[in-house]
Amino acid sequence: MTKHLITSALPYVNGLPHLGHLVGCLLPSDVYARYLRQKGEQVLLVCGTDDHGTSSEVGAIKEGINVRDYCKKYHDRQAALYEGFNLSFDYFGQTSSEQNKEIVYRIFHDLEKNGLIEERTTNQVYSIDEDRYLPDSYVIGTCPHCGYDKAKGDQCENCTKLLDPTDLINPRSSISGSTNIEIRPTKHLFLQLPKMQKELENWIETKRGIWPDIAYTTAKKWLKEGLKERGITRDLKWGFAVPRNGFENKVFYVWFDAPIGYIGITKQWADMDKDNRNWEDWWLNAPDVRHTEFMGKDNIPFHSITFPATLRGSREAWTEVSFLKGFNYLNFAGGKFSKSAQRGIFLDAALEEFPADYWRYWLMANAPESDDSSFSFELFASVINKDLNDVLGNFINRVLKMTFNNFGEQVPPMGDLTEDETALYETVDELVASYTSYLDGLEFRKAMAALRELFVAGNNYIAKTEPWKAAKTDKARAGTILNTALNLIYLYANLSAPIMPQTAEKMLDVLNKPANFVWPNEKAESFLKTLKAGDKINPSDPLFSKITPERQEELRAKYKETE
Ligand code: B3M
Ligand code: ZN
Repeated sequence: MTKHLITSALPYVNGLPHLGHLVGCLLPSDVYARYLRQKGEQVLLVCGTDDHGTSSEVGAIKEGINVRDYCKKYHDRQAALYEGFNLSFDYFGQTSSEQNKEIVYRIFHDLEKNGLIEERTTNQVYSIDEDRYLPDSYVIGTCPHCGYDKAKGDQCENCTKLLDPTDLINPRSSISGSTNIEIRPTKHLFLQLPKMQKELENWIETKRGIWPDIAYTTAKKWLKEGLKERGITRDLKWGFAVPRNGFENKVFYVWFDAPIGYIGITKQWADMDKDNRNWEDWWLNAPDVRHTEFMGKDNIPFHSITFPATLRGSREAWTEVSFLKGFNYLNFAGGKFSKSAQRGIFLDAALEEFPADYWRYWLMANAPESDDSSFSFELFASVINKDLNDVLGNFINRVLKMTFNNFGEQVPPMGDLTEDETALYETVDELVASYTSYLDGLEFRKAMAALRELFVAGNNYIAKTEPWKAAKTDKARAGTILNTALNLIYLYANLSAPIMPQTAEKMLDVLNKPANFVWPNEKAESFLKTLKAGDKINPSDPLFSKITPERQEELRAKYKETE
């Protein structure tokens, strides 16, 4: 049987994650994993922090702590946030772990052995007072094109022109401000991607029409431009030391060890329970594993070209990506989320304002799949108020209330069926089938539209059958309708569980069922008879509440939506 390995791109440890990160990889990986687990599939969902790189080193210096402690601190902070969003990672690890180091070395030595690593001398900016090399983006100065005085050595943020640090006027270190800098030659190791061009072309061709357009075309574009050798080492202290003579003060480049981190994190997970878990079952000679990767579009080249080349170049049978789900960007009210300007909603604030499920529902319904999409409080409130309050919430409240008033706290008996039920079964069967197939195909917006239509179908059913009238004239008929409607709530709980796990649990709670989700494999005609006459049901407060225009106004100002 196929085993599902699911990975979300690994967020930088020192970043402040916002809604864009959540919808661009973390959340959809969780939704997909929950869906498959619920269908009884074997799933392993791994994620973790991407610890290496200059920004961690600089962040630790600023806080005056050891960089390892710094990474642990922010790793734990992110892990807590993701728990707050109920992301069901089997393990949330770190790329700086010993386990990852072991695998990075193993792959590196294989690449060396296979003639895919070469030394080159390059020129790099050196900061004499700080006694360190500076990555291009940490050299700032005046842009020669537009005169912007905080242009970075790799690109001017103001006019977007690509730069070389030597182009800058008045160059200085962005870490210390020192202008005492010079260009020094330094040796680095390069992965020989051109030697693998043909092989990768053939492989990517097998993904045509299978991977989402954005993933396939991005990979194709890189291949078309011709692959270039890529530096995999850096002059830094923080990172995995390069095991080669003459490279004592260098470490591997963060993008070399980060994707290998998926394997390293799986090993961290396996090491927690050595008797029962084996990382190799997922990663080496494992043709039964289907690996689905989730990421934002900027990460696609690394996952469709560099990482596959790294794994293939080792000439060991590592698990490759089977399906690459790439996302566009989520903008904040048409602009960018900005940490420095405190513009946009970061995940800690999001959880303080609304329950996780509100965010999960909105984000999945508006996932930036075919294009960038935009968050605004108005859009957010309109979806929460309409889909969750007016449609789903209202249905549940009305059905429960009518049941309690007419039949007490139990499921009423099911009598003869009419064409209203037959029509409902037909609609439900159609919609469940399309919801399921969209989830299988990882087409989340379409899946969410099908789920919404299922909620609407419930409302339409009671609008048509009018159980409030039947309760006065034909109690048996009212019982049949409410029995069916309660079973619909049971169906909604199960279908909503991957998207809104907490709400789904509450729904099962109302129906006095344990939180044990199933996927409806049977036809509606039999699934909608799961709850039986006499089964207990429990009173509950409304599951959702509306976001008022006043509240929206407050939030807009608080999160600088209008600026
Ligand atoms: N940390 C970039 C990012 O967070 C990078 C992803 C690594 S995935 C192996 O967008
Ligand atoms: Zn410029």
